[in-house]
This record gives sequence, C-alpha cells and structure tokens, in this order.
Amino acid sequence: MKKAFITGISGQDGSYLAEYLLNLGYEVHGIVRRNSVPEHQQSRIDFHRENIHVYYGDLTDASGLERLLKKIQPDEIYNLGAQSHVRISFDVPNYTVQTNALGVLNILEAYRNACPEAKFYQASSSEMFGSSVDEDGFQRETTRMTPVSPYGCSKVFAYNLVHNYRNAYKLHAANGILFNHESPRRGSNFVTNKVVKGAVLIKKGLAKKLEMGNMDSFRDWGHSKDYVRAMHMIINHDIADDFVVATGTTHSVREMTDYVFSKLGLDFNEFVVQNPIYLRPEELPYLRGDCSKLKKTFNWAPEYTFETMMDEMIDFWMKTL
Ligand code: F7E
Repeated sequence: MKKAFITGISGQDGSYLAEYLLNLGYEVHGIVRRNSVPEHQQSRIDFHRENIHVYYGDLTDASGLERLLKKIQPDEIYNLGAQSHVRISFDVPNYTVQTNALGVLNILEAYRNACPEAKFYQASSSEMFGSSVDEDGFQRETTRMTPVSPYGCSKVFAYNLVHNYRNAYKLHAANGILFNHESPRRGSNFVTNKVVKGAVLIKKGLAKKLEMGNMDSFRDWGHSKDYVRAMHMIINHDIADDFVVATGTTHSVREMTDYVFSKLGLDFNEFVVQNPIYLRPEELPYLRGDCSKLKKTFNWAPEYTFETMMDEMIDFWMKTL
C-alpha cells in the first residue's frame, strides 16, 4: 500500500486528492493547522475522517514537518498548503511569504532529511506568470514569470527552490503549474463561488446586491477534480518535471457572472455593484494556459467544461442555501 502525505488536506484540492488516492488504495496522511473552530476547518474531509490520518502541522513549523515525515515515511508528498488568496496576500504579505515560500523551504528540507526516496509535488500557480503572455495569447511552461502579487512572488520563489533541490540533491521534485480551478468546495471568497453563492442568495430573496471587484480580468477556469488527477500523473512521471495544468479556454469575470445569473433567470447588471475593497493594488489581467505538454505526456483531458463546472456549483448552492 502506497503512502501519501498531503499538506493542505482540508482545502479544496487536498480533500479531492485525498479521495482520489483513497480510491486508488493509498494510505493517506495530512496536516491541518490549529484553529479555534476545528469543526469548520475539517468539513471538507469529514466524510473520510476514519480513513485519513490527520495531524496538527504547519508549513512554518520545520521541526514538526520533519518529525512527521520521519515517522510516516511517505512514498509521495503533495505540498498543497498555502495562503492561497491573492488579494489577501496584499494584506498579509509577510505571512504569505512565510508560508508559501519559506514554508516550502521547510518541507523540502524535511523531505531531504527524512525521506529523500519519496516523490514530491509542489502546487505552483499560473499567478507566477503575472503580466506575461506569449505572442499567441497563451501561458506555458516556458513563459516568462513576472508576478504581480506577494502571492505570485512567493510561488515563484518556491518554484525555483523545487528546481534547485531537484538538481542539487537529485530529488524527485515536480511542479504542477495550475491555472484557476474551482468546484462546490472552493472557498466562497474566490470569485466563482462568491458569484454563484451571491446569485443564488438573490434568487432566493435572501440578498439584494452582490459586491464585486474587477469584472474585466480573464481567467482559465478548470475543475479541481480534473486537476488532482493531473497532480497524481505529474508526481508519478519517470522524471521530475514541470507541467502546466489548464483548460486552454478563458472567460472574463463579467462573462462568468453573466453565465451564472442568466442560468438563474436574472440579469446581473441589476444586482452587481462594485466595491473597491475587492480591487487589488495590482491586477493580473489575463490567463489562458497551454497544457499541450501535459496532454502529450499523459494523455490527460478534463472531464468538466466551464459550463458543466459552473452548473454543478449552481446546483450545489441551490440545494444548500
Ligand atoms: O480571482 C476578480 C479578481 O480570487 C479571480 C487562487 O486559487 O487562482 C486563484 O487566484 C479574478 C481576479 O482567484 C472579485 O480580481 C472580481 O481577477 O477567484 P480569484 P485568483 O486571484 O485568480 C490562482 C491560479 C491561484 O494560484 C490562487 O491561489 O476575479 N474578482 N471581483 C474577484 N475576486 C475575488 N476573490 N472576489 C471578488 O469580489
């Protein structure tokens, strides 16, 4: 039985990955941060609590990470833990860098010392490309990285560190460069779930308005379930490498909002207002990923489309609220 260790196991991707690996017969271990309301924190993995080994841990706690890796001796380490909200990274830049950059140094060191035969996956992000777009309108593995947020900068540091540890210490350490990915489990302060939840509240007469930030940025939105399958392929590739995971299609926030409100028989223009608190000091205007390398290497293809993913989220909130 293979053993996997997942940081960020209680998050959207961590919970789907844990389910995916359990179905493949893995023994699954993961860390969660201490929280004053633990009931809420682990809601995404509650279904599987008996099958998952959960420990308190934190990417900023180097000795705790090393102790756990020594004890568990995992075959695969998935580093999905992060301060993952881009706008909030402007509010808490130091914490973001401590967790997403130095935290990766901590887990790479723990990995190198405790279980160097294991394979390592780093959750790298399309936010690393920042303002760079290739001439054909896509971002890919070779696109220049010019990040535009503390979050993006922290992820570039971690991405480079993974290369450094791969080459210097001959570790099997891979980067998945994931574009935005969503699901009903997405935190409701990320834009897709915020819009779906807000629109459903309006539809049900429970809210009158939805306050948003910049409606003109474009994102390449895929489904988290499709992307965790890619993570497993990437970590198990013969050689440790870097892969973009994306759908290749892009939509503006405005188009996405229009899609959701229209599905509910509403005109978003009547309900959406701008609140500057949701604007970012610097915005990443356009993302569209080229994942040819992933498709060619693993024959990966997403099962969800933008529409089926958004419809699933709408159904979820219609049933939940
Ligand atoms: O924003 C705009 C916002 O917060 C998407 C993270 O998973 O993907 C995610 O980062 C767009 C931005 O995701 C609101 O300005 C407008 O242009 O859903 P988001 P993100 O910043 O793209 C990358 C790949 C990651 O790695 C990150 O961890 O939507 N937007 N109005 C808004 N965004 C939010 N959150 N809230 C608004 O009211």
